[in-house]
Amino acid sequence: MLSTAQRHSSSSKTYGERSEDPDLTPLAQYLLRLIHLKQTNLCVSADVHTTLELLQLAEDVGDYICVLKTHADIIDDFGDKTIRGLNEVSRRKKFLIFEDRKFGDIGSTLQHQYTRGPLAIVKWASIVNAALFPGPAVIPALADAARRAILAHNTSMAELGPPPYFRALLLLAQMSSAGNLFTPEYTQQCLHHARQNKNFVMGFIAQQSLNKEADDNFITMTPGVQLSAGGDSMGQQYNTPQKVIGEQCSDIIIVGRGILAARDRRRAAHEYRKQGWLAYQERVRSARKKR
Ligand code: 5BU
Repeated sequence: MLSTAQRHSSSSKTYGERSEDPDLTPLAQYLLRLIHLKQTNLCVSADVHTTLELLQLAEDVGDYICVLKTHADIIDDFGDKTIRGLNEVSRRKKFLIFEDRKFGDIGSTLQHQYTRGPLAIVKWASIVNAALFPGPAVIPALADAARRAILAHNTSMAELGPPPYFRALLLLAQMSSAGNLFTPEYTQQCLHHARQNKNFVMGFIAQQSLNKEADDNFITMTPGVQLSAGGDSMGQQYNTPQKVIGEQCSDIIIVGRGILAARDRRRAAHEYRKQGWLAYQERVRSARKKR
């Protein structure tokens, strides 16, 4: 039997077709187009500890990815050099930067966390994520901070990284870790509030596509991916690209240690890209056959 995700029209459309939806926020349009042209639905999770390692990784895997996911707060020497380097390589190799910050505070505080301090995330990451557990005000709070940062006189275009100078949000709707407390009701609330804020929320971090209503066209990014199913000793659970993209109809696989721990990261990224892309092509093909 087909799941809700498999029955939804987005599972049978190409990334290119989905990018033409006029209701999409500009960054979502750009990302779907980028995936379509670059033929990759791979996001590498850059869980490294120095600017040098981060930039080397971006250089190594940049040709194979659509998004580079960062945890800026684990980079020991994060600073201007990191931002300038990231901007340069992401512009040259054409990928977006997603800071996996998992905002989860009252609106006023997260505006400061998004725009200030040594990380000043809004300046260099075009995608961020937030949990909805503090309530839906997190969405307009971040949207407003993004709009003000982009319009600010003292934020030069160079500082904002490569075009497009847009910002968008992923709601943290589900997690990959065992025993997590994200209930189906919480996930449904994420979907509800995403629909109310389509101009800023471009999708979800989730384990499967949540698209349900006819005009839902949210982008799903899924962490917890390796070439074989399993887990680590601290609760992480892994599914394969085939399961995540092919069966759960997610759009982007997020891979950390599957690539970081490989002897040849470039080759590993190439392999994940291939698997993710094959799973997508096969899903679209078989969904079209069934229609
Ligand atoms: P891994 O090495 O592929 O297990 O790394 C996964 C990355 O994705 C890591 O940076 C996590 O912080 C991130 N992650 C996750 O694993 N699971 C989740 O549900 C979310 C983020 Br949200």
